[in-house]
Amino acid sequence: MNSIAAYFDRRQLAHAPLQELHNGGWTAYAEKASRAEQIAASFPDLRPVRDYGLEPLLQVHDRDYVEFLRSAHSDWRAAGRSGDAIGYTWPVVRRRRLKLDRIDARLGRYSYDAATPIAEGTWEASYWSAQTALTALAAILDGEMRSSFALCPPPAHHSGRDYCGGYCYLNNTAIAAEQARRSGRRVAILDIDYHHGNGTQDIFYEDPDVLFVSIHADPATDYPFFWGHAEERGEGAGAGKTLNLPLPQGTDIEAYGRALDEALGAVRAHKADLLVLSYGADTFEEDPISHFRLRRSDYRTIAGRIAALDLPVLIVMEGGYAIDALALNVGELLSGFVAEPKDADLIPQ
Ligand code: Q9C
Ligand code: ZN
Repeated sequence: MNSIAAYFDRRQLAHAPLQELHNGGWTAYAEKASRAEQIAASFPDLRPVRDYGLEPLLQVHDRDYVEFLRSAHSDWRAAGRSGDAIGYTWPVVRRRRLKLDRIDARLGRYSYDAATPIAEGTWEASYWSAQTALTALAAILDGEMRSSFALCPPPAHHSGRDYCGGYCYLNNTAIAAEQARRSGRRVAILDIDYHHGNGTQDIFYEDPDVLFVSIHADPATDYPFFWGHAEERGEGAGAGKTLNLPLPQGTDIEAYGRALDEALGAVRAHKADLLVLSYGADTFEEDPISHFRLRRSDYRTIAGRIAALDLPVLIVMEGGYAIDALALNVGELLSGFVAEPKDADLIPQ
């Protein structure tokens, strides 16, 4: 049983696309609602989520993208289609500026892959997933908890300011990180999902205040291919504030641990006072779409090393598709973090 404060809203389950385009054919959508059901069922008490409205979402995402997400499925239906909305034409670079009404054009304009269909409940679920991250953050900012866990399907880290992709629609992680920064915190984001967090990276790429560090499968062999290479280090004022640590398929805890030490060194050097941990359990050896070799017990090791930073940690759930193992893997990770209320720190030794 998990004891760290965990946040979740059942409206997040409204997102249930049927299929995605994968290796040249349609397959069952991997980011199933049963993922969240399984994890949620493993918590004795999930805490309720507050509604912070659209404003914190619009600090990260463009308004026209948010409006697109809200209306895409009904526009799809209005165009006479059934099932989930999905694009098939993607603009390259300069063509993205064109403002077009046709739903197929807008699906291409605001996405970069065919893994991210928009179903009837996608907006509702994504909205509440973002509110879940914000509520879990507030527990830390208000001093109620030292660390907290946001159970956030749909996930976040492939979504950028104006695009969805990789099962992600709103960037919960970035929304919480931005809110924390606006509350005066010095924020580092550590992304340990199997896939590179391209959306989060893009959002903070020129930002000197928010450090983004990611350990992930080498994009030369793995999705999302076009981001996450070691030479991407931030730009402009943000130069040096992005660190990518790509690892080969087959990586086990030994090589992973070395990358983790380097990542934690960067977090320390940034002098962060809050860590946002973008956690994917798809680094697990049995994950059906990924190729690292981490074992369940490795998540406790990883958490222990992160906890040794002695920072408040907002853990935001990203991927993880070995559904039957998911709750145990999440529990193993959370077991490494402090569960007590923050006031316990004030008790004299
Ligand atoms: N052949 C997250 O883990 N499809 N997204 C990969 C591999 C997209 C994963 C297909 C994977 C997105 C949050
Ligand atoms: Zn992933």
